[in-house]
Order: sequence, then structure tokens, then C-alpha cells
Amino acid sequence: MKLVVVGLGQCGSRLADEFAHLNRRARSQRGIEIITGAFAVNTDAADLSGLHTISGDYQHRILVGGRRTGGHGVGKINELGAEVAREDADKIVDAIRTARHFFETDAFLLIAGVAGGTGSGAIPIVAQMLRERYLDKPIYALAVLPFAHEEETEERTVYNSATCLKSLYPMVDAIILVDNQRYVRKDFSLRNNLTKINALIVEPFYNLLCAGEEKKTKHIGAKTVDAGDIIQSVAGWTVIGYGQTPVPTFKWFPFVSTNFRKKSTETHRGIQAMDEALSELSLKCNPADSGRALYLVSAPAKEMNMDLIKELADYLRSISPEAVIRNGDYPRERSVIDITLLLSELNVVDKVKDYYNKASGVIHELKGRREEFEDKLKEIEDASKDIPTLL
Ligand SMILES: Nc1nc2c(ncn2[C@@H]2O[C@H](COP(=O)(O)OP(=O)(O)OP(=O)(O)O)[C@@H](O)[C@H]2O)c(=O)[nH]1
Ligand SMILES: [Mg+2]
Repeated sequence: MKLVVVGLGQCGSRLADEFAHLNRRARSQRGIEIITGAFAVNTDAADLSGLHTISGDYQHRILVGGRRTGGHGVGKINELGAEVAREDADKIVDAIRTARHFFETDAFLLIAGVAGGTGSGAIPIVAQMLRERYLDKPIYALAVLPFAHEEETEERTVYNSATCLKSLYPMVDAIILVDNQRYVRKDFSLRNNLTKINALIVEPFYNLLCAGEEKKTKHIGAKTVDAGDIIQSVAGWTVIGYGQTPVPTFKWFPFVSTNFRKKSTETHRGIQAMDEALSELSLKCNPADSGRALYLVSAPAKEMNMDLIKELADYLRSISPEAVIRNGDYPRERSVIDITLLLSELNVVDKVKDYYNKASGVIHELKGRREEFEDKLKEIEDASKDIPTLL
């Protein structure tokens, strides 16, 4: 599958840069392209210049709202982020259209941190603009949810997340939810290391995007996962997971490795990788709540067999009984079995519901505070009523 990737705001831009890097890797390791254009849109000039892989010209690193924000961001006011995106809409869409291989694009992927200002405000607007112009291309969003400490300490965090997700949902085909907090738990030393978190967020997309673009026969599976399968499998609220199990490169006792034993260990390794993918989902959710699922098994060709694929299908069916499940295999040389899993069309997403509930409370409280503030101002004004003015 080939994507045009558009990152909005700091978080979005850095992740789009990571996708551009993924494309470089696909090109050098596998001789294929998975990204037809990578763009970063921001109100912050310094953040744009800090990117590594996205082309450095103004048509790929797009500065918006220059006059209004002075190139310094919108300070977490996502209404301003939305306004600026609306004003500079043509600049963004024109740049995207001129991507070199635009005509080969299967879908758009828009990325933003929902708790910020620029990305959070701009992502629904850009989605809407693309929706109006490109009726035939699916639009996906990768929405990065804030760390727990941000929710506790910054008032705007929950409000921005709620308004962004509510506005975005009707404009896109699917929202892939990624909870920053999940990546902190994996390794505490990563706590402040966003670069490593970004690499972890993007990694599951590598095989998924490459599988359908392979040209070498030895890397084409018995059942390929291509753009069509992904488009059919991804809708609504979505999460992604990734797990892997190493495959020993040599065997200690080849004489005891009879066929059926060999198969059962491979199946076991496959299940182990699937378990990891399920426990490392990008947002905590219950697989039983998904309406569609897709998994891709990548493994050395000799490790891939019908039993493995069937066992995995049975296993996923047992935990996501309602889901329409698609799957595929991707023969690789590396001695690991890895599994990329998408759970989609989720009908229970507690985290999102929580944002909506909490934001409603915040709105109420803010309104009360605003009224109190205005009353106090009014008191000062009243006290000045007998004082002459110099104007
Ligand atoms: N995973 C990840 N999250 C990030 C990164 N940068 C920021 N965030 C998260 O994104 C949210 C803040 O959004 P930003 O992208 O920094 O904000 P912005 O869109 O640039 O908006 P303003 O700076 O207010 O103009 C917070 O929840 C951060 O934790 C990053 O590189 N990776
Ligand atoms: Mg910023």
C-alpha cells in the first residue's frame, strides 16, 4: 500500500518524518516504495527545521499561519490551529497534489497529537479539505493521545483531545488511536525519549505497507495483504499491534525434529507473537469489541505453513468472535515470526468516551470561571466611573 503522509503540528510532523524514514528503509532494503509523499505542516518554524528525512523545501515543510503566530506555534489553542489551517488550506492541498508519485497513492494518512494546538486543530480541517477533493481515496488519521501526566496537569489537554476527535471522526475513514502512555510502560528509560517512542509507533506499519508492494516472487505470500485488504479491514476506531518471536537459526537435535513436532513449535511461536501483538496494542481495548480485524504473518518461508496460519485464525476468532477477519502471509528472510495486527471498527473505546465526558465538565467549569472573571472586571470598571479620562 502506498500512502501520502501528512504530519500536522510537532507530534504529527515528527511521526511523518519517521514514515519518510520508513520509506527510505523500504527502498534500500527491499527496493520498493511505500510513501508517495511525506509532508509536515506546522505553525512553528523551528520544529519544521528540526526534521530529518522530509524534503527541506517549503512545499514539503509547510509553514502555516506565519503572520498570525510569528512562526512560534499556537500555544495549545486548537481553535487557532483550525483557523490557521483553514486560511492556508490552498497552500497545503496544492503542495500535496504536487507529490511526485501522487497518482499511485492508495490512501492518505494524516497524523497529529490530539492534545496540542496546531495539529489538533488542523487535522480535522485538512481531512475535510481532502475529503471534498478526493472522493475516491480513503483518508486515515493516526491520532496520538497524550501522556497521563499531561491529562492531569494541563487543562487544555482533555478539551483539545475531545474537540479534535469529535471533529475528525466524521471526516475520515478510520482513526488509528495511539496512546503515548502505552509506550512509556514498555521501557521506563524511554520516558522522555520521544524519538524512540516514535520509532515504536511507526514500526508496525513497515511490513503491513511493504507486503502488497513486493515484486520478488520469493517475498510474495500464498495470500498477500495488499491495499485492497487493508482498505476493507480498516474503518472507524482502530488500534494496531505488533509482536515477534525469534526463530532459532540452527537446531540442536535435528534427529528428534520430526515433522509434526516442528509444526507444533512453529504454531506455538506464532501464537506467542500474536499474544505479544495483542498485549502491545496501541491503545488498551477489548478485541471482542472489534467488527473487523486484519493480521499479517511475516516469517522465513520454511517456517510458514498452513497449520500456522489456521491456528492463528482460530485463535483470533476465539477472542474476536464478531469480527470479519482477514489475514495474509509475507515470506521474509529474517529469522523471526512477526505479526502485525489491526483491530478495527471498535464499538467500545473507553478512552475516547472519557475525553468526551471530562471535556463536557471542563467546558462547564470554564464558563463559570469566565463569568466570574467578567464580573470582577466589571467591578473595577464601576469603581472608575467618576474618574475623568485623558482620551
Ligand atoms: N509520540 C509523540 N508524541 C508527541 C511528540 N511531540 C509531541 N507529542 C505529544 O503531542 C501533544 C502535543 O502536541 P504538539 O504536536 O506538540 O502540539 P502542536 O500541534 O505543535 O501545537 P502547538 O505547539 O500548540 O502549536 C502532547 O500530548 C505530546 O505529548 C512526538 O514527537 N511523539
Ligand atoms: Mg508546536
